[in-house]
Amino acid sequence: MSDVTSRRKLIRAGLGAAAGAAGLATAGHLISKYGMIPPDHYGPYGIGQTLTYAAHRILMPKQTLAREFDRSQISTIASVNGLPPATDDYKRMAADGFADWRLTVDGMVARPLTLSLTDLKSFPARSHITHQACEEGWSFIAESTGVLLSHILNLAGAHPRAKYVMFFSLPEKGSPLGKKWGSLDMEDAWHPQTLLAYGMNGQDLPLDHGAPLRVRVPRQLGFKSLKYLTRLTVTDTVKPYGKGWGSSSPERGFSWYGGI
Ligand SMILES: Nc1nc2c(c(=O)[nH]1)N[C@H]1C(S)=C(S)[C@@H](COP(=O)(O)O)O[C@H]1N2
Ligand SMILES: [Mo]
Repeated sequence: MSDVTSRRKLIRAGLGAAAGAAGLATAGHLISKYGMIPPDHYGPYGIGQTLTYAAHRILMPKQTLAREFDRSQISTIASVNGLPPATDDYKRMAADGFADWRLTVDGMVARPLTLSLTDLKSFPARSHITHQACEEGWSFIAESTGVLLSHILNLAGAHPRAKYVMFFSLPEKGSPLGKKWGSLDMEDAWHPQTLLAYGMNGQDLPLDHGAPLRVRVPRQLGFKSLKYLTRLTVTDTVKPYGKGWGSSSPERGFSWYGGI
């Protein structure tokens, strides 16, 4: 059965029936059959999260693009949520332009990588001017520049059976979990707008906005665009990490999926 046919079938059979309690069970069965369960479905908002995620994955064509804006529409003020790690290590790295910083790429890959900022900047660059919205109610438009995550996945040789890319931030002092982490499913990981960004509005990525490297996923809310990256792990399960809900966000009361 083609992907589109199976999606249509699922919409007809599943979401149409999702109104009643028996319908929910049917939808649950179909959603699980087609692998549309988000990792935090065991969490406090499990059913709601599952229906939102499945509806997005079923109803939206795979590679819908987030809207891109004109240079003239770039916001003059870009808010910040989450200050840089207040550690001596981070301050030292920032002081010499992150020359010692490395990005580790490991997990289900044929070729594990250790990349410097110079390596990343030597790969084909892509920029987009997109809207970044925080769940707290503010948003701005900014240009992000970096390398497509898909380029790195190709370079490392991501395994075809991988299901998620995990992202790990540099350790933060004072954060209850020590550091933040998150994940994207492969649909968003391979998406043509998902960037590993080292630049913003034509400059190096400012410290507050995630230097030296952050993810930018314009199809999801801001909390999915993890800053201060240090490691990516390609995996077929998010279970070993934290409570197994796919990121530190559900453990702090957010959802795993932040599609908009
Ligand atoms: N490591 C890390 N990444 C993070 C955060 C954070 O606190 N730490 N905050 C998230 C949230 S909630 C949002 S809205 C965006 C904010 O990005 P900005 O500070 O560049 O606006 O980054 C996300 N990535
Ligand atoms: Mo946010």
